[in-house]
Amino acid sequence: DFELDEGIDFTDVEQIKHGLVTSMVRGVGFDPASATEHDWFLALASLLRGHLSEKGMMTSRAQYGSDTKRVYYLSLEFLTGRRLVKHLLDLGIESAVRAALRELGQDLDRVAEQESDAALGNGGLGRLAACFLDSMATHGYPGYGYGIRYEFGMFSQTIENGQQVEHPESWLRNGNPWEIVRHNVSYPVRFGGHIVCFRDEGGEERCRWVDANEVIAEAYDLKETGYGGAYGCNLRLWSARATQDFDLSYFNEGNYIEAVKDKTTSENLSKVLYPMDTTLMGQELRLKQEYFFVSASLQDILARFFKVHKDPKQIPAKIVIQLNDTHPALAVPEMMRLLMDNHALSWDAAWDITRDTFAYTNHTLLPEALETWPVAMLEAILPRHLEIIYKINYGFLQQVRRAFPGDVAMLRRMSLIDEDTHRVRMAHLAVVGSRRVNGVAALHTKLLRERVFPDFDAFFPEKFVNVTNGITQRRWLLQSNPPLAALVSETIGEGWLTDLDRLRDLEKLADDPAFQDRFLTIKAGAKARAAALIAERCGVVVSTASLFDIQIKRIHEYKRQLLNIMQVIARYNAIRRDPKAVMTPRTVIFGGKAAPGYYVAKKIIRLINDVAETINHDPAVRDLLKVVFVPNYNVSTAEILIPSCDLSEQISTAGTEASGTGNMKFALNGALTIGTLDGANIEIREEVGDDNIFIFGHTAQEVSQIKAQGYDPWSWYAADDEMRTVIDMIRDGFFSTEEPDRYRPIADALLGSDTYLVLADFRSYMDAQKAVDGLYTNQRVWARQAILNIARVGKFSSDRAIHTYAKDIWGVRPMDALS
Ligand code: DL6
Repeated sequence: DFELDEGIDFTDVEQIKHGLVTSMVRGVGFDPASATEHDWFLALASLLRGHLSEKGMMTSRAQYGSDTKRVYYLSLEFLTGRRLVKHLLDLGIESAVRAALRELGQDLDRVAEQESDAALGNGGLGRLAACFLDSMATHGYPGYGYGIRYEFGMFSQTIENGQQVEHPESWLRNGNPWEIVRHNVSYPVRFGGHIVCFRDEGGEERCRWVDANEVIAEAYDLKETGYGGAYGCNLRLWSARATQDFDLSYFNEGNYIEAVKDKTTSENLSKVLYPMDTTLMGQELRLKQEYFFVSASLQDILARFFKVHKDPKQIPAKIVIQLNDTHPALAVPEMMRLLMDNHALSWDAAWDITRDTFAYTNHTLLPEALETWPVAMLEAILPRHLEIIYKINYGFLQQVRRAFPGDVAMLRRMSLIDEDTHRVRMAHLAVVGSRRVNGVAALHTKLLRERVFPDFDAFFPEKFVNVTNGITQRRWLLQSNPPLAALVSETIGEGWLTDLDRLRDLEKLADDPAFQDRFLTIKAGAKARAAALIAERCGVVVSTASLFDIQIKRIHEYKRQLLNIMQVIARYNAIRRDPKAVMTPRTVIFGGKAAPGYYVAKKIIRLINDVAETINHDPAVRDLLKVVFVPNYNVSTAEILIPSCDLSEQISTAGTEASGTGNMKFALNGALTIGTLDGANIEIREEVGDDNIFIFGHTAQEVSQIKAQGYDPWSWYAADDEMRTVIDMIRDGFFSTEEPDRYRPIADALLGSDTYLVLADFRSYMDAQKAVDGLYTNQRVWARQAILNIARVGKFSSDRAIHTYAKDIWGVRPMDALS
C-alpha cells in the first residue's frame, strides 16, 4: 500500500495559486512573470493531471477489489474536444481555479482556449463515444475506452473562394499535457506472413501465423473524470512504433535509409484519422488501423483478465466488449486467434466465449457505409484471420442450412463473404460474433431489422435491440451554456446534472412570464457570443434580434443542406419581390466538413457560400436575411453555436439519419426543431409534443413507396413555381455569374434522380418554415415552447442510454450499487 501527502486542496485559492506557480516553474519550466496563456494552460493541466491520475488509481483499485465485470468500448473515434473546463466542472473546482488564475493576472476562459480541440473523430459516432465515457465515469460504471492516438485528427477546414480547403490538424504539436505514456504497456501487432496448420495430439487443427511483420502498439492513457469526481474511467489510445528489428534485411544489406523508411511506414498506422464518415474506401492503411487497435486492445484486455483469473471460460462473466460500429469487428476473429493460438483453447470453447463477450452497435443504414473488405486484401494482411472468418462462416451457414433447408438464396445473402464481389461483410461478422446488436434510435433499429438484417433478425430472435442515443448534459448544458445551466439549477436544484428527467420540473414555469424573460435574456446573451464568433470567422455582422436558424453537422446529401439553402433562396426571392414586405428577420447559419473526396458535398459548401455572398451584399435585403458558413466546425464551435440557436435544422430524408445527436443538444438548449420524421427526431416529437416541434416531409415509409413507384422529381419541379425559380437560379448561374455552369451538376442531379427527395419535401418544408416565422413574432409563445423543449428532453441524456446498455446488454452494475 502507499500513502500520498495531502496534495493540493483545490477548494483553497491560495493553495491552487501556489500549486500553479510551482507547476509553472518546476514542470513547464517558465518564469511566471513572463509566462504566456499557453504556459498557464500547461501549468494548470499538469497540476490537474496528477490529481486525475490519483483518482483513476483509486477507481481501478476498487474495481480490481470487487472483481467487477468491465465494459470495454472499442471505437476508432473519440471526439472528446477540449478537456480542461470539463475536468474543473467534474471536480467542482472551476470557480476556485478561476479565482486563483485571476489573482495571477490570468483569465480562465482565455487560458482554456489555448487547448487544442481533440478531434479524433468524424462526427456523431465519435462524439457519442465521448458522451458515453462521460456517463460511464459519472455513474461509476467500470468502463474503459480503447482507440487510436492519431497524430493528425480531423482536418481543419478553411473556406477560400467559397470552397473548402483541408489542412492537417496537428493537435499534438504543442504536446498533450493530459496523456500519460505507458512505455511498459506495449504489444506487438502483426501483419502479412502466412499460416502453418497442423493437428495437435487431440486431433484438433491448430495454426501458427509465421513470417509476419511486426509493429508495436504503445499505450497512452487519458483519465476521464465523471461528474462529482467520485469515479473516473480510462481512455487508452494506441500509438504505433516500429519494432527495433523491423525489416532487418535492409540493415543486413547495408541499406540503412530503406530500413528507416520502413520504420516510418509502420509508424504511419496511427498517423491520421480517415475523414470519411459514411463512404468508406477500402484502403489498406485503414484496414491495418482497424486491426492494429483491435489487436492491441484485446491483448491488453486479456492480460488484465489473466492477471486475476485462470479460467478463460470466466471471460464473458468478467468482460463485455462493445464494438462501436463495424470498425473494430476484427476483434471477433482476433479474440478467437488469441484464445486458440495463445491460450490453446479448442475452436468450440473459444467460439462460445467470443460470441458471449461481444456486442455491436450499428450506426448507419446507408449501404455505402457498411464496411466490406476484399478477401484478397485480408488474405495478404491478415491470413490467420481470414482463415478464422471462413471457419466461423462455415459453422454459421451450416446452422442456417439446418434452420432453412434448401434456401440457397438465403445462404448467399447471409454469408460473411459476398461471393459476387469477393469481399468480407464486416457487419455480418459483427452480428454473428455478438450477443446483442443494437440500433441507435427506435426507427433506426426497426429499419435495421426490416431492411438491412431481415434474415439475421429471423434467425436470431432477440439479438436486435434498440438503445436510443443520448448526449451528456454536463458538456452540452452545464459547460457550454453556464447561464442557462445556472437558471435551471436555481429553479429546480442540481439533480438534473445526473438525472436529466428532473428537467420535467421546469414545465410548470413554461407559462411564467418572468421565467420566460430570463430564458430570453440568456438566449440573447448566447446569440451575442455566437455573433462575435461569426464576425471573427466569417467577417459578417449578424443581428442578434434575428431568428438564429442553424444547421451544423457533416455535409452530406442525405442531411439535405441543399434543401435548407433552397428555402433561403426562396426567402431571398420573396424579399426581392416585395422589398417592403414585413418578415421575420433570420440569420441562417451553416457549418460542417465535407469528406475531402466527396465532390457533391464540396459543391454544396461552395453553393452556400456563393448564396451567402449574394444575399449578404444585396442592400435590398437589409437586415431581413443573412447567411453564413462558419468554417472549421468542431466541438468547441458547437459549444458556442448550440446555445445561441432558435431553430434547429434536422431535415434529413426520412429513413437515412440513424439517430442524430445534434438534434438533442439543440433542444436541451431551448431551440425548437424543424425536422423530418427521421432518426431520433421521432422520439423528440414524442417527448416534447406535436405542438412544440415543426415536423414536415414524407415519412420513411412514404419515401420507400414513392421510390418503389418510380420517383419523378421533374413533376414536383413542374408543379411548384417557387421551387422552379430557385432551381433555375442555381442551374443558370445566378449565384456564380463568373462561372454560370458551376452548379449545373447540382440542379441536374436534383432533376435527374434526386436520390434524397429534396424536391418532394420542398413544399412542406416551406410551409413549416412559414409556421416558424409566424410563431417567432410572438416571443412569449416561442419562449414557452422552447422551455417545454428543455423540460421534456430528459430522455436524451447519455446517462439513460448507458443505464440501458448496462442493464439490457452488458449486464454490469454501477460501482456504488456494488458496495
Ligand atoms: O450514433 C451516432 C451517430 C448517429 O447519431 C448519426 O445519425 C449517424 O449518422 C452516425 N453514423 C456514422 C456512420 N458511421 N459509420 N459507419 O457516423 O452515428
